[in-house]
Amino acid sequence: MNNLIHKVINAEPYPFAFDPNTSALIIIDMQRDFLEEGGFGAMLGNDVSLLRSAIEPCRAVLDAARACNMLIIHTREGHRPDLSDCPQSKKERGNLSVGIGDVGPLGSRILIRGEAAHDIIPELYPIDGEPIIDKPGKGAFYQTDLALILQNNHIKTLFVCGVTTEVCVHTTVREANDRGYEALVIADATGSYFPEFQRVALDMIKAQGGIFGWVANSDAVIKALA
Ligand code: TIU
Repeated sequence: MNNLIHKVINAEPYPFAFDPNTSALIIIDMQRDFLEEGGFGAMLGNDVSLLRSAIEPCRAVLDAARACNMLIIHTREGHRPDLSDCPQSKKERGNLSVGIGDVGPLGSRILIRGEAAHDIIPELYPIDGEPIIDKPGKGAFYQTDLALILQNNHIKTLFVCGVTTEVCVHTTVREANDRGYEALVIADATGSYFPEFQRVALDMIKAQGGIFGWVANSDAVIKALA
């Protein structure tokens, strides 16, 4: 049994206490499909360059978490090649000319597991021992084995970063909150295609005394992990 370590991060709405031995870093959907031209995010009409500011803070937190042997979990949104796990509603949403399962400008099928566009960007590529959660939905708990992995690793607190803030990060943090986890969202290591949603999504998490969790910047998290 590890000795308890008590660390505190200067976060909003109030200081966030955690033990690295019972904490995990979850990096949400830092995939080419969301961050590069020709992927799913671009197909939806978004300016994907707006997400790229999250890469360097994610990388810095990833390095710090690796250095202190914290559990690191990567997620990817996507579907089976036969789309049997993709709801019809998701396939039809947006009435796109090129949609989920079609070959996009990156030369690979949009949001399909095993395709190049579905994979994690090279800057943040997982290393051996870091679980990858392939999820069919926006939330990382929905129809995945994330809960089991967290439970088996005795995890109580989560550091969450990735994209997009108001969609997959928010959904995952809400799911985590309802399951009793304390979650801190690393503000500058998240990104949205909509600057106003980025601000409001972070405000929503920390409002009402931390209704879903805490918010802090990567430098505060890295300082606490050092
Ligand atoms: N469209 C959008 O903002 N996000 C997603 O579809 N998925 C994730 O957030 N990963």
